[in-house]
Amino acid sequence: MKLIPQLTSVILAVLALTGLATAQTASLTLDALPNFDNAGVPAARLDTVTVTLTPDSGPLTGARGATVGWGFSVTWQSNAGDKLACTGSRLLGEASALSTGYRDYIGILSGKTNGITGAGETWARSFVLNRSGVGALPIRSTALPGSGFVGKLLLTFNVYDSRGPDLGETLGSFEMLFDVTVLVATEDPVDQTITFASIADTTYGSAPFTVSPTASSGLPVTLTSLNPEVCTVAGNTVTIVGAGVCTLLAAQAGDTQYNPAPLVTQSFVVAKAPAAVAIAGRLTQIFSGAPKSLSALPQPGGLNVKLLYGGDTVPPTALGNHFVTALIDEPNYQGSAENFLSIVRGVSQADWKTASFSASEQANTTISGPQADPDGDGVSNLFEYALALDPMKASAAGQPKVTRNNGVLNMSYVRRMDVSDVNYTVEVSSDLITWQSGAGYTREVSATALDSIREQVVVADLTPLSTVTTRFIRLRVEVVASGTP
Ligand SMILES: [Ca+2]
Repeated sequence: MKLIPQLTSVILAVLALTGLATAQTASLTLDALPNFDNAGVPAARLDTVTVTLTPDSGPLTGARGATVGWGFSVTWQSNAGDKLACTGSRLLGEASALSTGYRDYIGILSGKTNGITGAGETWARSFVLNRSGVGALPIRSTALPGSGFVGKLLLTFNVYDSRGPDLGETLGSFEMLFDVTVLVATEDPVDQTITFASIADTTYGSAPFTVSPTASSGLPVTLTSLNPEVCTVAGNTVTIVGAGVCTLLAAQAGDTQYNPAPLVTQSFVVAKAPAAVAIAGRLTQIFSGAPKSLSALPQPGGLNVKLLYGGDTVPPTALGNHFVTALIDEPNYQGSAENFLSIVRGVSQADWKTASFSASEQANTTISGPQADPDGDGVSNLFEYALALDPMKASAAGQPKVTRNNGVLNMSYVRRMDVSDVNYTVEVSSDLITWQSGAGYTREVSATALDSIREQVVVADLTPLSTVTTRFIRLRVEVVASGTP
């Protein structure tokens, strides 16, 4: 015969009457039970149960991210030799940002084999609230220190006959309810550290990239560039703005829970970007006693280039081969080129005279003099020399030509590259009286090499023919004293 329904209802009634269910230590006297007529057990009973929570007073405190729970001990005294087991626990409360879901924690404090077996025996067993038997009550790491919640801890017990939980008959069950409070401990700030991985060296012109320093606290890390002329940083994005060394400072200022993190830096090198440079100009030049120089063409254009002649910025004058280095001279670009500038002895008018005339002709100024015209082509020996013509052979080819081009007069003539004692000047005039030359009057349009010693030069008049009634252009050559090597 089973009396479970009656027992259950009566025990619940007792609970309601005694009002002990909300104490941290609850005692319950299971008396005045109805006929407990089971296996000869007398009807009169005086069973008591006392449950003590641990902690038994005050709130349960725990650090953020910690796991907390309650333990309890049970004292059971049964006149009838009945046995007791706790069959469940539930933590009841409203959902909260404090924990990751305490609303319905169920832990089976299985008591079947741990049932109290005799009158007056004390059964003490601590347990931690589990949720479905998996883990205890976890406090959120984001819960604010000092916050907390109030809930109810509901314990369920079963009473078995003297054969105990394993074999005995369930005589009834009852519940005990406790007020419980969880508080998040107010902790002193703890230390934190920053992890900041090394950064690979890079090159000016490379694309922005991101870095990802982290703090052990999980709080955001701020980045600052200590070399804003080399790199800037916005959030976690690093932008290269110049060559040099970039040092990034990572900081985390801390909060109520964490101390400021020790500062961490990472540095990397930003190399100059490669740039091309070509040495331009005439690599072989005629000695004249004046410095001879070259130029440089950088790519990208507009970059500054330093030209060194044998390591010196001063262009050389002396005969010989001069080692030339062109160096990109920029903060963010690098590049160089090398070559030789040869300064060679040029042909002189005297050399030309010796080569062009016989000994007797050289002695006769009517043949070899500068104004003589022995081949009768209307070109004086001076011009024959300046234009690299044969003074003893009449030739129309190779003489200067005047053309009209783009509305102005052009003078095209042959200029020797192997002499340094001839000055070539193109002059313009509107009246054959006043001749003008140089910048503002004429412009050299082109100079195209014909061979190793001659170039075809075109010079344009700057005065449009439409603005004048008459216009003249002429080539003037003069032999000057050249330097002595
Ligand atoms: Ca002639």
